[in-house]
Amino acid sequence: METKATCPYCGVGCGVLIEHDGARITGVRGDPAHPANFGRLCTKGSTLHLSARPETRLLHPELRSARGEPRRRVGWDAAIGVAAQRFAEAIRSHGPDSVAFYISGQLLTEDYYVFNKAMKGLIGSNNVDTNSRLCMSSAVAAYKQTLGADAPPCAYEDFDHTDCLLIAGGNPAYAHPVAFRRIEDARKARPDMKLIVVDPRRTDTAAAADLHLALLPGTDIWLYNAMLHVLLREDLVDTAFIAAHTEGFDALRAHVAAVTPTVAAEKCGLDAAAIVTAARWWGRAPAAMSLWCQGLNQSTHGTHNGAALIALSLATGKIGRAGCGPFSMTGQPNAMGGREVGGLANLLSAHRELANPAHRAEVARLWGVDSVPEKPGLTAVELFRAAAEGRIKALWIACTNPAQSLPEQALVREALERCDFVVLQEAYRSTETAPFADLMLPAATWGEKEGTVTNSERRITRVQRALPPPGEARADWRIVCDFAQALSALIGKPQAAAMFAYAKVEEIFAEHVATTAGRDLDITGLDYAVLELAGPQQWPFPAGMAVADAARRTRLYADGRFPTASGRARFVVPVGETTAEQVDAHYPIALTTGRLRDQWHGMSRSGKVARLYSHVDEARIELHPADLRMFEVASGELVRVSGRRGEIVLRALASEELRRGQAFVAMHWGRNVLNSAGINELMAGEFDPFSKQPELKHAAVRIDKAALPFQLLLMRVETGERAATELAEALVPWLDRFAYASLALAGRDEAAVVMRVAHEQPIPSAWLDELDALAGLDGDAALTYSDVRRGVSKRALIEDERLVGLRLCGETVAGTWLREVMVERQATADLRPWLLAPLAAPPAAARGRGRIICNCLNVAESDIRAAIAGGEDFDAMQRRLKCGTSCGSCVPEIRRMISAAHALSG
Ligand SMILES: Nc1nc2c(c(=O)[nH]1)N[C@H]1C(S)=C(S)[C@@H](COP(=O)(O)OP(=O)(O)OC[C@H]3O[C@@H](n4cnc5c(=O)[nH]c(N)nc54)[C@H](O)[C@@H]3O)O[C@H]1N2
Ligand SMILES: Nc1nc2c(c(=O)[nH]1)N[C@H]1C(S)=C(S)[C@@H](COP(=O)(O)OP(=O)(O)OC[C@H]3O[C@@H](n4cnc5c(=O)[nH]c(N)nc54)[C@H](O)[C@@H]3O)O[C@H]1N2
Ligand code: SF4
Ligand SMILES: [Mo]
Repeated sequence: METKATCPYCGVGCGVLIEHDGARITGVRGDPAHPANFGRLCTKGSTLHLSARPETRLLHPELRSARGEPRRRVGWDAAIGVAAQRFAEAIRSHGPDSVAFYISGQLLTEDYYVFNKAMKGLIGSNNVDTNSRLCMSSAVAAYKQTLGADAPPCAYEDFDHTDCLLIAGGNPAYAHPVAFRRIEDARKARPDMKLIVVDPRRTDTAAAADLHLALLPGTDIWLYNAMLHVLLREDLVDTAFIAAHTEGFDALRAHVAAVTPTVAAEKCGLDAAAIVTAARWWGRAPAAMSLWCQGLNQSTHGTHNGAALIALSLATGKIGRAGCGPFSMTGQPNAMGGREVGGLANLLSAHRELANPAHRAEVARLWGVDSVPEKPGLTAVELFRAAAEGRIKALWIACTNPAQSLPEQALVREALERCDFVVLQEAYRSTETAPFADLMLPAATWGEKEGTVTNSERRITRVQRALPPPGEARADWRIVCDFAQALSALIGKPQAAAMFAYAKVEEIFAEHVATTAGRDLDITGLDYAVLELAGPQQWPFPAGMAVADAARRTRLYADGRFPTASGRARFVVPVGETTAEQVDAHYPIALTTGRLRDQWHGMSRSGKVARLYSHVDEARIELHPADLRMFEVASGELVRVSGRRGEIVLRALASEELRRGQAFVAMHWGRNVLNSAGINELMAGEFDPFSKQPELKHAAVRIDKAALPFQLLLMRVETGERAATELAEALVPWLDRFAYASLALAGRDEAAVVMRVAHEQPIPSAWLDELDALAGLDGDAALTYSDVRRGVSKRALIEDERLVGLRLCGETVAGTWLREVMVERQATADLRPWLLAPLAAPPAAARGRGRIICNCLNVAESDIRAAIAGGEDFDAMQRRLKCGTSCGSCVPEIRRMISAAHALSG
């Protein structure tokens, strides 16, 4: 059987067909009919079925009676009853602003709608904010300041029509792979199209560009202002468009007069000539568009980063037609839906403004309540700061993992400990936030829930449910409605229970649709039946509009009218010089953060899929090779990374992607895979004044070699009843005991757990015994070797001539190739003598394959290097090895390896 849904990962919003037998999800494939992906999926989407196993799911509500006590299983009625009672107590004693919801752009629109209604319509506070604050809020503010509404005006098909694509602060090769496939196709079809990438790092996206502007972190506004300066100087602006459809240009023109390419080049660390080239390409292209993401948004001037970029589209009149416009890519699958229902602390339903009394009155009327509160709620960072000060008494967290993803992690922990009552509504049982929850509520997730989502191009897709949720898990909207109904009676509003008495989820969608009447995102022509019959649809879609008129919705502002008071788009004079966090003599390295190709955020889902570790299998800090030499650190060694707010230990990796003085750490690694909260231990909570989005891209750090001479490596393939993910879970509490420790999965069809440890002192033998027992290496069947004098001890377990378990202590260098012996299921006959010998070098038979570049077809870095050495070009390699022929996520990297090899030899 196949069920239509969407991928729950990124904002591209690919359609998927879930293959199942009614009891289990057996596979997944891209929906050929879905206009976002036409059947394609990336590495993450195509392994979704492997993430859907029940072993690590939260299956029952759990409650603890007091802090320090373990949580115990309770029934749903008791769970909802306690939650309602605790929230009611807080509201009674401290007022409605003493409680808050912290929710997520990964909820479905219907879930989001009822959370928002419960806080603003029932409780009477605006304290509902979401992880979208960390993500898209600067883009929202930039759109509103310039175009007048939060509406990305473009569509993916604009990639096919543009002559110049400027990607600013985005790495779609990793973060939006299927959109990047489309960009690759467009360039193939139209070889003259120019691709410009603005990113301090030479990412796979940047390496594919015609022009890579590797600017210094935080200096984007200078660059876009200088580009506008060149456009003006060379008469490449559209004066007729500016006169007819915009306002405020004179002020911006005066402002950029002084921002010459030379001035900007100095500020940005770029070549002035490169800035001029970028401006000319943009200005002379018949159609030009921009695409931006977190490199711009996650900044203390994120709103004006966006505004400065949008000004390029407006000044050249390149908006409202094919191949044009400023396109903010959404990160999460339904961040757009959350914005549409107004599920943030400063918004109201259907893009209404909290600050506008008429809008508040409209929403109150629609919900049938006396009023909605006027005072803006607390935004993400403010909310956790308030909780740390004791001002939030009850906090409800759903579908997000703040103990991993928020900046100021020390303060976040304080907040979660100080708050009297923390509810966590989660699909998986052991996220980093779970230890702080007094009440955990099991949520249905991908494949088990239904509703709608909106992707980056304003396209709404109906998501269907394939299976019932496991255990007692329930749909998010249902949990919220049950809670709201229970709460109504306790806070003296029994009649309000009816506001949440939905018999089915479609009723919520219909109510949301009704709130959009006459608004910019009017979707009064949509219901589930239309979405099921006619497929996903872009907004607006007012009643009376025919599906066949879809082309009229593809892009906004074709008529040059903007949803501002005057009908004109606005130029904004951007304010912002550089990053709030600055390097100095003590913290000389400018660190940035971002995504890896194959992991998703806190890894609760992607981290359960062994093969998604084969591209990058451990947390690491990437630095320029010359900087590593200066710090006297070899690539692969451990370093202390210290910043103004904390210190963590990470493995260092030499990378030519960075300029000197810069570093990169992925945002994924948290306490489930590391003995620290990861990089957000070091990030500041400083935020943009308009969007309140924190500066998650920039920190200043210092690097010192970590002298941790005592090493341990533990590996175990799970072949029996227990899943590798369960062993990994059992090992998590061990991570904290060591100066450095990491956990990963490895393998393809069978998963292995890999734990790497480094410590200041010898690792106590009692700990080794305990770990051996946990991993099933304690029995007589295990081979042992020990050399007390050298402090070396080893255990290996071989079953049916296969290495299935290994623990090396004191001497771990052989671990790398032995791991491959294990996960590649090599026969161990020839290896026995080496397994436990005091030798590091692998026997010839066990030469490792190295990192897996193509995850779908299992093609390793070594295979590709051999092909390059054999003189094969990309096409020949694809024909023979098939690498990159399935999802294509690895294509940019393979091309980059080929051109790097040619550069070396040429
Ligand atoms: N594989 C994967 N894909 C994802 C996600 C995931 O977790 N994993 N998450 C999704 C989500 S929620 C989001 S928001 C998106 C994020 O998607 P992106 O924003 O594309 O991804 P990031 O890697 O966070 O950051 C993009 C780039 O910004 C650059 N950058 C850093 N500082 C600056 C600067 O000052 N100026 C400029 N111009 N660039 C800078 C970084 O070097 C980085 O390469 O990805 C979505 N897709
Ligand atoms: N330093 C740094 N920090 C960052 C970023 C960065 O670039 N750098 N990026 C920021 C950005 S853009 C984002 S979007 C955030 C993301 O940060 P988070 O929101 O914390 O990320 P996730 O790990 O995706 O959290 C989603 C949680 O919801 C759970 N879940 C999955 N499905 C369901 C469901 O159907 N219902 C419920 N109730 N739960 C479910 C998952 O198990 C997971 O634990 O991180 C931000 N933090
Ligand atoms: S590009 Fe990949 S992660 Fe994003 S929606 Fe499509 S399949 Fe999912
Ligand atoms: Mo995001």
